[in-house]
Amino acid sequence: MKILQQRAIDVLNKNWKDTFSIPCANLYPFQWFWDSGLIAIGFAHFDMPKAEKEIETLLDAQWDNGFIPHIIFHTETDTYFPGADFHKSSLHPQSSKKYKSTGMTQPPVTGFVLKELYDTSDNKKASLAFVQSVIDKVYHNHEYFYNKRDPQDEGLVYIYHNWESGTDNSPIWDDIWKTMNPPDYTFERRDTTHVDASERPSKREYDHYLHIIEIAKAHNYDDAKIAELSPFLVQDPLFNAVLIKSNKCLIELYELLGDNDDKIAQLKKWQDKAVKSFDNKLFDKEVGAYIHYDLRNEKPLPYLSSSSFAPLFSGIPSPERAETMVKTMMKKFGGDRQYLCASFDPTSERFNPKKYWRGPVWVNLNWMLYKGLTSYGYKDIAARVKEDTIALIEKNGFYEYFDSRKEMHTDGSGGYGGNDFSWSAALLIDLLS
Ligand code: 9YW
Repeated sequence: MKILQQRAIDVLNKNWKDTFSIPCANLYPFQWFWDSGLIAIGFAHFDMPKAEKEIETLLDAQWDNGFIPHIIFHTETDTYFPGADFHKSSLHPQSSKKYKSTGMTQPPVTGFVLKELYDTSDNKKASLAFVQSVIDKVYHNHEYFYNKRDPQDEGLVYIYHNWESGTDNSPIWDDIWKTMNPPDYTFERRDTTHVDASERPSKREYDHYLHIIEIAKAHNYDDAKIAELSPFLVQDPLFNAVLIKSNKCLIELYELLGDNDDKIAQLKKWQDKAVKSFDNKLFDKEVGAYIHYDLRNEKPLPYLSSSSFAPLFSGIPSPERAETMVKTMMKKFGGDRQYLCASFDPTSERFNPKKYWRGPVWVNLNWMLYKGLTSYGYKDIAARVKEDTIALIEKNGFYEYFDSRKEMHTDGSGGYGGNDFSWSAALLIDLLS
């Protein structure tokens, strides 16, 4: 285990670029929002200054309206598509003047990441001083979500692009693509020069991705216009569960800091409403877990994915619901020949164990599930998630994602996408600590 841990440390140090980390050399050469947060959790175990710097740099790119972008383009490079020139964040009047970025966001992990950093630190006083220096920016980010991303005032926020979900080409979006007919754009992809095309989204999927951004750009990334016009408008259980977990951690941190009663009261208000709506609207009894909701077309998207179980991480389900979810997970995802936890329902015809978010196992989701299952008392299943995660990395390396089928891991070729991938390394360090 020591050797594996040291290799993980080497990956993180290699991907560190002075003030932030890249998720993966060549494939992803900039700073990504949720990657950054998860990477900081790994650094916290052996290099707290880097963990804190990672978060500081991320928050330095925050817009004046509280928004935090999903990619921050620190350098000029044409090895990634679509880059800064395509996204044109300067269209938004409140965008950062210092950094170019995208005009979309990602699961808001920062609140719970600050708490992880504080819990890991062996110098609580210094850690609290760091928290004090950045926490209001994270609060401002949550304000942005509840004020701008919840048009029906439900306590649930929408995402307007599949890239905001973090689970880019999930089969869940297939239903939405059917409602759209984007132009057949001409562009040069870069991802498929780094990674086998069979492990990445299709050209037609990219047409849909670009089209949504074109619509947002035509309205200068205005939130109200996006809510009115975007063909993709979804309440995502992973995204909202992450926000709820971060609310909870912000409350705990503000309580530790003291003198922040107004913010604590506001966070509790958001939280109460969010948890109730989440539980009422996104739990599907027939599916036996939480699902996505298509807000544009006003209909549930009744599919099981690893996002369906993320609410365990945030303490959202009652013990009875948690029991139902665990039964669903074990029945559909937990067969003897499967590693936990596939990113999409292995019994569905849309399942593809090689293709990105259409089936492979991802370390970040496993990390959340491990924490969630542990907190609900499912020690054995949590242990299996942890052991499976370690086994996948040991057998293949620090890949971006892994084949969920056990028989694919006999010769070390069951890891897909980018190698030496930062959050796989960071979260392994945390799991082994
Ligand atoms: C892309 C960086 C990002 C992650 C996303 C993942 C992938 C980028 O990589 O998207 O170009 O497709 O889906 O969750 O943040 O690691």
